[in-house]
Amino acid sequence: MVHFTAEEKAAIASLWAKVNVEVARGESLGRLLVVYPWTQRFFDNFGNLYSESAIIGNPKVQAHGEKVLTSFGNAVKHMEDFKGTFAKLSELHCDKLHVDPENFRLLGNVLVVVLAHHFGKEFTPDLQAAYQKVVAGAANALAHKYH
Ligand code: HEG
Repeated sequence: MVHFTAEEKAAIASLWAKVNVEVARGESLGRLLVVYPWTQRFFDNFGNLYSESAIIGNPKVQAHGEKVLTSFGNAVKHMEDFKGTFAKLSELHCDKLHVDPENFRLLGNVLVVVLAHHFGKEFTPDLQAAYQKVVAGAANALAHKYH
């Protein structure tokens, strides 16, 4: 289980409260699709993914990115129970969506990059360390029900 100090929990929550989901929703999933283009195969019904600007501006990428970010934000509120929070989603991604769990780690690191990009100096090494634990915990939990 991932352990967070009270200071880490407070710092993680206070940064997350400032995340602009409108901006981050296209950018997090969008960067995943740009940087790791093979992840596009899970979204073959999303239409135009032919260039960086098409991907980031694609309304389906934005809508799905918002779902993912909202769900991730829910995990930020339940940091002591990632596995419980993501149990159902883990089953869905394994049994129905067949998403290789390696992709959860890729998305987690993309999310850290998006936070660094938006918050700049405010995203200190300590905050990064705390967020790396969050994304690792979330990725492990999403992979937990795989069989
Ligand atoms: Mg997943 C659906 C959350 C990573 C591919 N993802 C969903 C849904 C949620 C979610 C909440 C909607 C579930 C529903 O309709 O009931 N995803 C989620 C989180 C994370 C993640 C929290 C990681 C932090 N997903 C992820 C990755 C991929 C992926 C890395 C593929 C590279 N997700 C995926 C697909 C769907 C969902 C293909 C179905 C999309 C659709 O509805 O067409």
